[in-house]
Amino acid sequence: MKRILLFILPILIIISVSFTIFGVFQVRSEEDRLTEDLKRKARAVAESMELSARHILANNDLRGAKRTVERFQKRERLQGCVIYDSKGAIYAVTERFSDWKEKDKPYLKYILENKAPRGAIEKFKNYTVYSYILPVLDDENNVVGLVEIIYDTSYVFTQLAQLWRRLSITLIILVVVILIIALFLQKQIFVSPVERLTEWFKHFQRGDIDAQHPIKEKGELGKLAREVEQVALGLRVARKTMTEEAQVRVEKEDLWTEAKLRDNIRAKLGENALFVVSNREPYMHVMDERSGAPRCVRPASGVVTAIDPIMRACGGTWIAHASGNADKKFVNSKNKLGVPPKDNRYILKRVWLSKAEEDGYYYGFSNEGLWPLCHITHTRPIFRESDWQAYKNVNQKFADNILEELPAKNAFIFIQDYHFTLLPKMIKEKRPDVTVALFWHIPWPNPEVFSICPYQEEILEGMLGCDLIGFHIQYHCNNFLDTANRLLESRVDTERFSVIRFGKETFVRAFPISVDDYMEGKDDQTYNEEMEKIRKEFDLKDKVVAVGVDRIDYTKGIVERVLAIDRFLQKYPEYKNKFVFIQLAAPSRTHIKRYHDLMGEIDELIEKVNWNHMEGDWRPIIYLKRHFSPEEISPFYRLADICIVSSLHDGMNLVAKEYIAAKRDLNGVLILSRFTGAAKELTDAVQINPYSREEFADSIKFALTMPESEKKRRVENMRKEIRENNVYKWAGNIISEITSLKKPDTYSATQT
Ligand code: ADQ
Repeated sequence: MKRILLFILPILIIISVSFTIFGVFQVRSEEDRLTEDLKRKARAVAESMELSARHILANNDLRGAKRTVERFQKRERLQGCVIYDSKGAIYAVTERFSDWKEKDKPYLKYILENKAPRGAIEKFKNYTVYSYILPVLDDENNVVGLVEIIYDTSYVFTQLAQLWRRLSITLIILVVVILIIALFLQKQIFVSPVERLTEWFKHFQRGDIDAQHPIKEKGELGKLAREVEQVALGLRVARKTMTEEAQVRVEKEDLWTEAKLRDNIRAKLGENALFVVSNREPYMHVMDERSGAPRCVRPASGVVTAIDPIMRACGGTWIAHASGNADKKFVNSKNKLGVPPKDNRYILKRVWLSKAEEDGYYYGFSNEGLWPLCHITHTRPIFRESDWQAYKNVNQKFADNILEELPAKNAFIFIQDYHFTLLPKMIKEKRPDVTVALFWHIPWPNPEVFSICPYQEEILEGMLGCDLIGFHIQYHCNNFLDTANRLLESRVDTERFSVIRFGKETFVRAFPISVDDYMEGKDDQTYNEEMEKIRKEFDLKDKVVAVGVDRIDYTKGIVERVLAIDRFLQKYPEYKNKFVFIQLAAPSRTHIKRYHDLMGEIDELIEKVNWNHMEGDWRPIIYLKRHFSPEEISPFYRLADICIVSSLHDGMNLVAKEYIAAKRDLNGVLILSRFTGAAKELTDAVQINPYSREEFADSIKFALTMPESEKKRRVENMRKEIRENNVYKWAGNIISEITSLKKPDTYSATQT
């Protein structure tokens, strides 16, 4: 519309200006014509009256004079007649011009003397009039009087105004007609073909380019579409070849690597599209407070840590909540961008949420309700009706965002976590043909615990829209199957590990998540330099170093960890001045009171413990409260003699695995809470009950005094476990499971 206006506006301006100039000339000539006409008429009338006036004046016929002038009174327009005697005094005047007597008429003298007629425009009251005065002569050519005819000129202006009105209306009609014709032409020539082409591209994007949706366009746009089709065909063929080659390579390789996952996904997914949905986005853009420039950060999140390598390996689209304050600056018109920023491997689609939506759905229902419900940490879940409504609305918003991206057939949607329990059902209602899997990254509680949730049925029903639900460990799978069995009308098949409700089957499987080959990117020399820097900065020479890396969350057992260190130093004071614990802690969900209070509690506790044990410059705990990039964290893992993971309850815990993966020199000890999912796999860790302060403190001592050979043996075993069951295998297994599920063959795009 803007473009067409830009095009026709100059034309309209030219037409309007020309029309106005033409109008001015037209009105001027009309004015001249009417005025001339008026003068001519006045002269003719005066001349026609000359004879009768002479007779009246000669006979002093006052009655005849009055009769003559009063004839003008009856006329429609304002007209009048005045008869003067030979002295220039008014003899008779038309009634409506009786005030004419008062008018000063210096020109009469001149007319009487020169016997010359006079025509002039005069002012009379509020009128403009034309007056024509004709001398009346007798046979001896003497002036016996004057006849004056007065015509009102206002009708000339009325006529001119009417003419202007007619011209304006003609101009408006002309402009409207030109506009309509221009819009019509632009629709025919430009908009409609582009709309048809866009529609075709939409189908084409979704892979829906069969005979039902042929390219209808002819001409240049048609040529363009046909070229695009050829490029896509070339890509499809290349992809197919790659898929087959990938299959061969997958079969050859034993260990899972990024390359094997990529091959596996290509072999399994083929041309089918993969979509990941999560609350947390893998890359967020935030304004750097110091420099004022936007920068890209990777949030501290286990989900992001796990899924990003998969998406890097296989491409696809990741749909997530846009939470960075500079996110808007980096998306295209469809809210998408290529990530990672400098090496685009997949598409990130950002979904915007209002503050109220974020409060209700994320902070409220997800993190004050479901999070404490699923973690046994004795923090009471809060279920507010308003949060639930926001949660439902946001799930619907994500469903809409996904549905508009889905191709015509064979799409796989991989949903992350407890933020989207309703999403699977919402998607399936509209697109029963797509395969939906959900991975639950946190623990699933037993039915008694879950049954306190007021919205339990809707949540379970929503989740059972999935074809596959994954948990980290079998124990959580069993809890879920039990919950579905007890709280919902459904049948659990214990042989197939599935839940059947209304004929729809949902498989439930354990997929223990893991890490990729952590820190493979840097060479040893770079690491040594970075570790040396840290040692200098924190005065760690000759100290044994323990490290903790967490989001600040009450489930991570940071308070219990600090209390255990306090107890350890009380019990084994010989470690004073020799032992340092470094806690890297990323603030998280700080708007929630429980988290806000926890931050204060940890600050105070660390200060107190440091105060209790400090000696000279030495403090037992170094607390680094900020977000660190993975590259910044890795030298801490490398230099730490011990890593402490003391979660009170944790779905898996990636920090434990990251530490072991980073320990290439095998010289380290992992202290690991037995309430983490990781404890089921990392059985060579020193396992603790974080609630038991005494046991915890002794475990630190045990770790510090462990013989080198024992440390090596344990770390080696755990590294083997992680190498064999890394994040690529986790993803590969899930993708294999998803793609092996039987689905209806095709989907009719008309259903969207
Ligand atoms: P989280 O509870 O977020 O994940 P976790 O598995 O511990 O927990 O992963 C945290 C990630 O954040 C790690 O990659 C770690 O390196 C990183 N991180 C921690 N502190 C950081 C800091 N200060 N700065 C930057 N990064 C930091 C949820 C579940 C877990 C499950 C994961 C994956 O709660 O049980 O293991 O998902 O499924």
